[in-house]
Amino acid sequence: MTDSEIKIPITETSNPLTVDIDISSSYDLVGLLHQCDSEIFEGWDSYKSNNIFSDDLIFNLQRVSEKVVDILQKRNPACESVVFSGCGTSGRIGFLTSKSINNLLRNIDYKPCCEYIIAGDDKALLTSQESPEDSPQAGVKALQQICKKKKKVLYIGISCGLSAPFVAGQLLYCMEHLDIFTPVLVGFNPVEQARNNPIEGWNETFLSVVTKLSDVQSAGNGFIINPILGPEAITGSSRMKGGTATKLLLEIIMLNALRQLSSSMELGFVPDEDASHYLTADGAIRCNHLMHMYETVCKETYPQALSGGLHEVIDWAGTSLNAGRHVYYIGIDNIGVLGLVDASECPPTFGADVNDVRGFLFGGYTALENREGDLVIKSCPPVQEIIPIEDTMRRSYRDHQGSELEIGANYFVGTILHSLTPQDTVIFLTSSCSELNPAMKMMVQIVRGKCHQVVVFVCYRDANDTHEDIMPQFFSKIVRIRIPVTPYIRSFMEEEGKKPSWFDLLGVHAARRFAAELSCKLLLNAVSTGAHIQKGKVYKNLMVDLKLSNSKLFQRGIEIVKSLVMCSEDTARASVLRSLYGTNVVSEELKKMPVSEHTRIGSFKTKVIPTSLILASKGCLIHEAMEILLKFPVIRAALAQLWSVSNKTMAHFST
Ligand code: S6P
Repeated sequence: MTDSEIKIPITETSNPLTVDIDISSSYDLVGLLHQCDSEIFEGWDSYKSNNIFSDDLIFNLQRVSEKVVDILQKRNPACESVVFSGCGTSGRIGFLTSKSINNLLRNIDYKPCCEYIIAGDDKALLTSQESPEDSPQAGVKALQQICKKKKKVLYIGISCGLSAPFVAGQLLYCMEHLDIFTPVLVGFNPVEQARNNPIEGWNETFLSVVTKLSDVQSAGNGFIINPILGPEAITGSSRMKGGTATKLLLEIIMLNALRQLSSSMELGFVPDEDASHYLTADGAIRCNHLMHMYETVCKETYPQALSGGLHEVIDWAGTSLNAGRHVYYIGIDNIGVLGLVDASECPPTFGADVNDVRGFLFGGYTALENREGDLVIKSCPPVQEIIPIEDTMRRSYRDHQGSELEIGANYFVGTILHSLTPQDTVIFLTSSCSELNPAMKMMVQIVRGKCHQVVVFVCYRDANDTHEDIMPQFFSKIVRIRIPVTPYIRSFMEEEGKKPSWFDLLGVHAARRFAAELSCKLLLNAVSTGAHIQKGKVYKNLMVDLKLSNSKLFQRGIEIVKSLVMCSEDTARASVLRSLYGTNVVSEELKKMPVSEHTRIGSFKTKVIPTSLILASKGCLIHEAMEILLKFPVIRAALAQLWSVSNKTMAHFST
């Protein structure tokens, strides 16, 4: 490795496995994603000892679970809570975990005690809101709001790249108030690779905060959970491996805590020091077993998906996008929420339009269970008039303004269904092969009358389901994943010769559900990534059409130009600025502008990186670069054309 490569955090480096992912068949692409995901469990490169099964990590997970148990035992969520927080995908996975665990708690007559925070508030659950990620102050404000009057908080901040200022601000705040907060950081780089870029309006960097947290951890007052997973299949796309690992780590912490809660209730005593050693060792074993369950899920999902024809679905989705048509996910429960999440990630990652890939959920906001409720109504401006007029206006506002935030399957039926064409791809998502929501049954019939590319992803909760499989009555194409989790679930839950407790029953059900969700996430990520690759939005394994909507993405854009054109950092930066501002000259004034101004422009400006790449490699004027892109609207094709005549770059790619 060169010096500069060492400085690039692992989560931002290119995965050697996928450098040709953009020219792979969709069948091979699924295989590549499988290999990349295996690294989550096998460890990566020289960091194998920091893998997800490492003793230290499992021990930390168990310790965090114990902190959760302390909170659950108090049964006083007004004063004591677990808070999950993050930006983008990390915030969405935190939300999903808090929703699932709160529902589990309600089932056992406990008050829900999990809270979530996402940078950009609830609309960020559904749409890309990348810029709030850059504000530590916004992070602190959100945390203070959620934790008003709380006496004890287990704060779990997630930043896959150890990079989000929003999370750094919260971590520092927690460390300044250790009487209330226990800070936990989840991320996937070694601590020394935490981001060290200056943060506007703040005296700390992510690295300085993590260094402080390491000391707090040594004193037993905080935790850093940072297994090394290896680089993403699409460079920097932490929604993939990062999101997967976040999901399983949070679930393991919470399931293990519930199991411990059930044991201590059965034992009926507060464990003394010796017993608590025993419980800790026992809990660590359970965490390990659960981890194996998730490993099996990843291992089994891809081959089963290929035999069900996932590669064909990717081709359909790619054809839809290339024809200017759409990919729709329509789902039930959390599986449906995962469809919303996957769709929301396409605009920042691939420069996609919000309507290219869209998710819909049966039950809409009621099923989403987000804190702010119906966001379409919420975004409607206040109306002073009498109520009937307000209703009419709200309805009309709903029709015209808020469509991006419409997530209900009803909206799909009322507004999109009639305009479906044979070139759209519709993917239904469910986790049962024997039941189908009646509304979904009706919808499938109509959709199949209009559109040829209709499929269902069924991720089973129960591998031994003996109910009648009704899916073939409704779908000609079924991608079916059976989850073979039973041995791991058994060893996790059941003790020999013992009658199953309430948790044995509830926990088994929850673990199966989580396993099914993980399978579904992998399928969805494969479809949206594969389809955008086919649309030419990826060059080699780089997201060459990303939106520069926050400081991390701005820096990533510069790195992409630097590495593809093999130019200096200064040339890459100048090309990005020229492209952003549409200018041939980078003035001194422009050079001095804060990154926040560049990312403000980058949030709405399209094709910034493709234009920068042409500017940097051809040394041409801005209008010439734009003409090339007009002639070759598919970015991959434009770059291939450009570099087929550039000996320098060809030499680079042949090495
Ligand atoms: C990544 C996704 C982004 C990230 C977000 C937070 O594929 O598009 O929205 O989740 O930037 O990243 P991190 O590293 O703080 O978890």
